[in-house]
Amino acid sequence: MKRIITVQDISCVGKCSLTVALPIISAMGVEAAILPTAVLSTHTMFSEFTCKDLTDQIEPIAEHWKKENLSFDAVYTGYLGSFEQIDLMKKFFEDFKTESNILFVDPAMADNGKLYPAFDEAFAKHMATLCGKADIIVPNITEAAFMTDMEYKSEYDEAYVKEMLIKLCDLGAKISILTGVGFEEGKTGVMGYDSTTGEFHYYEHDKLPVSFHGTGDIFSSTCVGAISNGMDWKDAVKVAADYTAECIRLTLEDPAKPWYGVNFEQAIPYLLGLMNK
Ligand code: PXL
Repeated sequence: MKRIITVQDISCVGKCSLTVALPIISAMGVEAAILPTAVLSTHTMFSEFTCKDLTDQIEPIAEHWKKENLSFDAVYTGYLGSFEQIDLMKKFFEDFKTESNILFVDPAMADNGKLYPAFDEAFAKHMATLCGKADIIVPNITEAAFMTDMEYKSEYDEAYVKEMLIKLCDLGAKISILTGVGFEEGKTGVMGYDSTTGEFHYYEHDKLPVSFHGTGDIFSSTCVGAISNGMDWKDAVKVAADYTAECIRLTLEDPAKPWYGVNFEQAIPYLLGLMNK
């Protein structure tokens, strides 16, 4: 059985970060070990939230795991709360990199042209240095624009996306995968670039007329779960994109839908169907 370590916060209510990574990775038949970076009452899109920082636990936990000779098939970082946490993750990567495992970074910090409330541009630049140490990174266009110094555009052509992907790999990542890439009305998708082969790959699907919080974390968790199951990154992005879209579709159908996240739980049977295809 494969084992992923995922490092991000616990937002107790909000359906993001660890509360989606754990169930999704587990459902995919991969062990999900966690390193919680903070405990928040909710994610930061609520007007108020409590936050207990756990930065001081990261090093002792990592030291214990080293003593136990634990290893991971993937190290997956998501939302990180500070410069210090980013620096600790760089050290964590050095400590837990093996010849065959994958360092997977979702620089969860921005969307729709704006940084999340807790962050500024300097933070985005620092996150770029962690992305530079990763094998695979999965920013959206907003996050990529902040990290590459490219202008954020809500409408663009293929040349803009390809330039962004190359600049992301120039940071140091082997494979860059951009989410939320759509070139025509009613369509969206994912474009990736493998700097080791020079190959671009685009997967397009129908765009649903809404956007919800937490979908980036659902995409990332599914993508790293599929790759850990042995899937090629191009097949993994298709599974992750299709599952994320199904989560949104089911949420739209639910009259009682919460505003803060999607009904990813109801789409787990659909995800397992995609994995068994
Ligand atoms: O990746 C989404 C996310 C995760 N964790 C926290 C957040 C958010 C989005 O706002 O606030 C704490």
